[in-house]
Amino acid sequence: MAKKKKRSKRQLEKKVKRFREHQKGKKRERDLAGRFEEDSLGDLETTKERIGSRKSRSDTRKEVIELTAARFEEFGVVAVSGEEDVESNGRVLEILGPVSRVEVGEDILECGLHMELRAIQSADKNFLVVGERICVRKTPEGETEGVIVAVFRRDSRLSRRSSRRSHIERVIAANVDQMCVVGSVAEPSLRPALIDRFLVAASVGNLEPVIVINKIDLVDEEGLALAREILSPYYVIKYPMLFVSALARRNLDGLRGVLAGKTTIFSGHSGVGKSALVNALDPRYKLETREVSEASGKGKHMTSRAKLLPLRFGGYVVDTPGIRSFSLWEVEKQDLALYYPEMKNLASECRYGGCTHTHEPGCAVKDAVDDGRVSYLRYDNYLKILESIEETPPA
Ligand SMILES: Nc1nc2c(ncn2[C@@H]2O[C@H](COP(=O)(O)OP(=O)(O)OP(=O)(O)O)[C@@H](O)[C@H]2O)c(=O)[nH]1
Ligand SMILES: [Zn+2]
Repeated sequence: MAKKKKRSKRQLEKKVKRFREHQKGKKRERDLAGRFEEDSLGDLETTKERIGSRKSRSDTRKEVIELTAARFEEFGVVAVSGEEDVESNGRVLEILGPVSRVEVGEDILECGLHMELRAIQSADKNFLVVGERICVRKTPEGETEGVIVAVFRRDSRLSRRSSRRSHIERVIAANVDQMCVVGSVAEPSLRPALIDRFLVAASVGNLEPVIVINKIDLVDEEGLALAREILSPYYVIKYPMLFVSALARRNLDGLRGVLAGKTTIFSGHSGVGKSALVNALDPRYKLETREVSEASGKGKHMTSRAKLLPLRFGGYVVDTPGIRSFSLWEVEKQDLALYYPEMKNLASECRYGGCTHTHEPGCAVKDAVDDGRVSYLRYDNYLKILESIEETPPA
């Protein structure tokens, strides 16, 4: 290892040690900053949930979209023409078997699918998911029911594979704009390698990343300054980063500003306070929060169906309690650096094509780490994630 890289490593370790000692000095009973050294990706690897990009396509879906789009263009609705009571600003909030909970303007309606769309849905389980933009015809009986008569083309989709080796895609949500990668300064302690892992997942899924560091009420001014210093590489690469506290309600307006008008998914290690943040942002919500386990400092995972939660100040949060620990799929080892904005352009300057930026001579990324253009923290996390990516199994 080059001398400069060794120095960067020592500097990072020193910062982390200072942060840890500072936290210990505070003698918080459940302080877990000491676990920073274990900033591995360990437990995330066991999860079966995987996030995917919108690259892969479903042919059925394509046909359906074309069919829907063609009919929509012609009639404004699917299969029904000349009706005026069709609202085109619907959004699917939740799927409850054959019925969906749908937001149309100020109203929340229970909607079934139009008969023709039902036939399409039975052929394609991913046809209608949470977040879908739709047209609704209100039924004459009342203001609380309606029929989904058209589904708009998706801007994006968030999907996972049903299991580690499966190629079956399950779309979790449609039309998601950004991912709030949540970490906490303590309980559980700061784990930048996990933050990076979620940032890569966001990038793979084509979602804008926002870093949110929660629980700042658990550190004093000095502790917060040290945490900011450790995380300073994210400022350098211009990822938006907010320091907040759900419990002490600090900087929530800043976070509201980031979420307003967008559809956001919260991700991050269990127990960092994702549910608590949603509850704090919009008091109408009472998502279940869990005590962080005394022994491990980790929250326990809860599972349930995905939901889209409209926010009072505009925008939506996708609540996917069971699918918070995304693993990566569709990422080949040699492509990982493409999801690191500061490494992406350097990779083409490496001497060897397919360079993994680990041991290869003439590596432009390693040179950049040596002279400080790429932060040691980010590079170290890159190596950890690289190690965790499975080799593609032979076809
Ligand atoms: N001190 C402090 N505690 C917080 C804060 N935000 C959340 N917590 C606590 O952290 C614990 C975990 O919070 P959750 O909101 O359940 O965490 P989560 O990220 O949704 O966890 P999972 O559902 O397991 O993914 C709860 O006991 C919360 O009360 C905060 O800003 N400060
Ligand atoms: Zn290289």
